Amino acid sequence: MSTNEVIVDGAVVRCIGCGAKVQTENKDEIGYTPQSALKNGLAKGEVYCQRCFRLRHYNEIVPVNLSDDDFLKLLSNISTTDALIVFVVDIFDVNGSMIPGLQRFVGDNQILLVGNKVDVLPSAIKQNKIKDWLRQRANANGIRPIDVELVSAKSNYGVDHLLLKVDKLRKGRSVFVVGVTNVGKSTLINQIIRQSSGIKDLITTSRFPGTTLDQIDIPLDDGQQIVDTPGIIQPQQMAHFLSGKELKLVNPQKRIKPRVYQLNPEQTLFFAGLGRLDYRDGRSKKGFTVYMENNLYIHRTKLENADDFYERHLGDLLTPPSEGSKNSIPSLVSQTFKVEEKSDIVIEGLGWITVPNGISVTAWAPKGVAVLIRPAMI
Ligand SMILES: Nc1nc2c(ncn2[C@@H]2O[C@H](COP(=O)(O)OP(=O)(O)OP(=O)(O)O)[C@@H](O)[C@H]2O)c(=O)[nH]1
Ligand SMILES: [Mg+2]
Repeated sequence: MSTNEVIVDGAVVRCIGCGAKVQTENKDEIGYTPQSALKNGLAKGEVYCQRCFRLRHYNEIVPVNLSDDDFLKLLSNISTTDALIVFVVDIFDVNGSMIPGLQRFVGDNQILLVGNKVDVLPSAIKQNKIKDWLRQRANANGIRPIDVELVSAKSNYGVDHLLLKVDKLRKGRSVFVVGVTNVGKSTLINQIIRQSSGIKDLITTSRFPGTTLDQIDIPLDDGQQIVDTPGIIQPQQMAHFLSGKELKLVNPQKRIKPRVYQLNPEQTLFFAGLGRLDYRDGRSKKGFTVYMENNLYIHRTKLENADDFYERHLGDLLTPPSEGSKNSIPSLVSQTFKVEEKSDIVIEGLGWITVPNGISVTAWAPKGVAVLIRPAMI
């Protein structure tokens, strides 16, 4: 830890955007803030470090190194504090959102599970089905939430309802908001701050994983706090393989519109260069419905040509990944599913494909990214 922290009135000064301890000496370390910016910030009562400044004004990320030790320290702090844990997951990347040791880390504290980003869900989807799916995935990871809520931190949908629930469950205790990086924890807390104080976008948020660097304490009316925390890095998140520009092409930006493909057996769909689905055993033409970012490029080809096509066109037609980043994406690995009821094949972080019953499909995703099957949501 740096020794050159800034102390004002006996307290260490932290960047309000990312939680890092502010320092003015080392440009390459977290919390760096030029003297002049520090002075202005202190006068206003809101100091932003240089990295946050760049993220907020230019959408430019400065990579930093955070060690697992820092996260572990923070987590162990949570286990010894009597608090309500709000565990935020991205409903588009549920598997990538899971923290298998969470229940152990939080000790006896209760966990409220919050599925974020419902604004992009297709309108036909039943929210209860999503909640059941979230609860089931949490249970599979040893996490036993006391309740499940769905929100959109971006559009504010469900946030009021969530706040009522949080107030009821916290029983005068503090609230820790935890989750893997990029699920929208800071965006959610910004909504909460906006509702109570009118201040907009206080905490830095960005489409890059690893935005929040240390815990950020926001006071609640009763003297307790709501605490934003840095996201834990889940190496299985698709987001870690992609650049900022690519993330924008993959993360749904608007409500998802289903795209239907009538496929003959032995046909393949490519989802840009990041996923693939082969229609294997089946007798006739069938409808396959794709739920992914509306502008993500989907290419149909014959199964027999698919390998060759991928090899030739990865990085140009099949993009993202771009020509420059295609080598940093793990190669696609396959998994075959015998479909006995109408099902969704979920490629975590990318979306899902609803497939008909009575067939087999082979789904492909970059090695490490989970592919799962579930009963169709729609
Ligand atoms: N569509 C949609 N996007 C969201 C929502 N909430 C957050 N996002 C986006 O998700 C990305 C990550 O948001 P952050 O709030 O920075 O995520 P975080 O969990 O704080 O991330 P770390 O600080 O890295 O742990 C940003 O691009 C947000 O705009 C939401 O409700 N809907
Ligand atoms: Mg954050």
